[in-house]
Amino acid sequence: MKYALLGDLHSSVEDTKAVLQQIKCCASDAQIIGLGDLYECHVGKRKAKITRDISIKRAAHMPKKFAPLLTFPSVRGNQEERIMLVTGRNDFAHLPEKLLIDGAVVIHGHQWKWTKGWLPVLPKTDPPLVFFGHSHIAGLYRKGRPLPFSYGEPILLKKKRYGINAGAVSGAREWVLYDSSARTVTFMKA
Ligand SMILES: [Mn+2]
Repeated sequence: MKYALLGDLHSSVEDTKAVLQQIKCCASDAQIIGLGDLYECHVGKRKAKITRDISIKRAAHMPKKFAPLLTFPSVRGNQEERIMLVTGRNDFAHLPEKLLIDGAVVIHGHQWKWTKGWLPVLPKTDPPLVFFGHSHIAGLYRKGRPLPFSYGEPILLKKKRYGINAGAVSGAREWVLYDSSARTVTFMKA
């Protein structure tokens, strides 16, 4: 089974379109899965603590052409959670915190700790392969350390436990192709 994983879209119409176009041409047989932070929240982390019941328009960047692009399942990111917090609405409550795909777990990275240098302190998931977003830094992690990768070149996963940050759609047009039968991941950039 092939999966195209993309996250941190932050309401970017043009970047999302570019990534979806590349998936359509290079991996048309892949199931698309979202890693969260689909939308951009206008309210910062600190201000969100005291902001309540504001309109969705004030809380989030929601360009009309964006929602129709979201035709795939996704987990919930911190942006979606913050939008719900400051509006008191439940627009994203249906998005799960975690998704299981063939041989891997999909979670947004705000659910665990990060080091000061933005290295993920990954949870021990089952299955041990975890795909995530959050820091907007694409990376393949093994035992807490990043391993080298080149865009467009498939990497064979030799061990069981890895963390894969697909990077960001917004501003970087990054995504990851995962082939669960071949056990390969390919970092992509549109
Ligand atoms: Mn995030």
